[in-house]
Amino acid sequence: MIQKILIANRGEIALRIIRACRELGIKTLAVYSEADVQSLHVQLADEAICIGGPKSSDSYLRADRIISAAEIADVDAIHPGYGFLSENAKFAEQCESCNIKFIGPKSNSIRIMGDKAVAKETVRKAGVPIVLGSDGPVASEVEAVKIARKIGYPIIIKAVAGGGGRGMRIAHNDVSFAKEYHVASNEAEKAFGNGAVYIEKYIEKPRHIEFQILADSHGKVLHLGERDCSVQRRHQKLIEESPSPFLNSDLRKKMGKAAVRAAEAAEYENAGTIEFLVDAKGNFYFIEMNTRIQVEHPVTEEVTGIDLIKQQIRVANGEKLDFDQGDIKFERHAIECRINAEDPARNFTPSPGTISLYYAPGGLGVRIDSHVYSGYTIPPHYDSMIGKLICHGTTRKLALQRTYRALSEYIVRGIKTTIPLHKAIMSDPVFIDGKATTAYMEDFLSRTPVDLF
Ligand code: MV4
Repeated sequence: MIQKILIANRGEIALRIIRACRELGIKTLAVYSEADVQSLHVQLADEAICIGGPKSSDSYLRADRIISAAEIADVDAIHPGYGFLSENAKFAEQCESCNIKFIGPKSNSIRIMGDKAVAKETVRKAGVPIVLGSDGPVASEVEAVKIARKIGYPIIIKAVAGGGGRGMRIAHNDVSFAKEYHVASNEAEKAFGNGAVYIEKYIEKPRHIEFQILADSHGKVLHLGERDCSVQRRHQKLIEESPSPFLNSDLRKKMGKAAVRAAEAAEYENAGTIEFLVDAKGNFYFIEMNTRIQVEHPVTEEVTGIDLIKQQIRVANGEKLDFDQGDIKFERHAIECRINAEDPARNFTPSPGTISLYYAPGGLGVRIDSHVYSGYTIPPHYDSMIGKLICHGTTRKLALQRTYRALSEYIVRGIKTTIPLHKAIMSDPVFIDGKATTAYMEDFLSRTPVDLF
């Protein structure tokens, strides 16, 4: 039985995990960097151990120190949250070999899905649609150009070790392709120590729709519906919602089944996400799987009423999922806005500093997942997300109205945030109409005066 969990993360997700543990009667150990001494997760955990300096590479990425802390405090399991070591197969393996449960998938599943070319091939064999492209990594520029011509431009070049939009290049003809191929490969080598790239037909203005997967260690794999994450800027998601305003029940059913097959193909266990691109005609294509709990998981929790973090812990403990696909009811609409310490009027430059006054909205259908408070100083060393506002209602219209109402109540003084930007998006006819694709933010920003934010 899991009695104590080390939380190998910081910020709002560390707090989210502590809350689930409290309700389950599980003790918590926080690890923290020197920059996070005044963080809420450190204060709210049962125990806390400082693991190093402010830089992530000196603390939250130090597997050796985290495992040492786990052994000193005698924990049974480690929850990695998202980012940092959450998708590191070697870390998952180290945990297991030290007899500490890694709250996530087996290292082999992380490895399969971590190589984006292997991931595609694995799910393709299971009958999941993928984008037309090279069979695995391309060996040379000459071979790559041949394949590109066969597929037809535009072409997207992606790093095998990439994901989340990092290391992607687009080419519209042979000339730009030759250049972008080398740029992509060199960038991938620098960023991931692996220069291998693969190519795909470039889908123009797709929707980004992902399915939440939950699987136990007894072979049961379920999906908890989708999240539409099309509203993003430079691969940073800003808004996520469920259900997607684009899907009908037929397409939703097909994609849900495909998502389950994709997870089964990797013998997946625990919580994960299958990402699809969906074109204007409703064709959908698997692009990658995220083998971790995601930032936007509360959207699914609000729609289904299922606590994903508790389920992760139960599954890691070897317990069976005690419900079936047909038991999952999708009765609400939920929208999440990521509140970042950034200045949207100044090209989203980070705005770290001290929050002089903080007042969070509340009321029916309003949830805030945040680690900040009045007087809290946002350290400059980590990502700029200071919280998430998740509003739900019985209809999309109500969820939208509630989100706008909650944003209007939100007070964050002393720093710039994305709150005014979200208010403008909630009032935008294109978003209200449910017409947003991945091209939405660029268009919205080009036709919206910055003084609105
Ligand atoms: C694509 C694509 C179009 N065609 N692949 C971005 C995140 C990563 N998970 C995969 N991504 C994409 N892959 C093909 N074959 C479009 C995206 C994409 C995107 C690309 C450029 C600029 C913004 C984007 C936003 C979302 C998705």
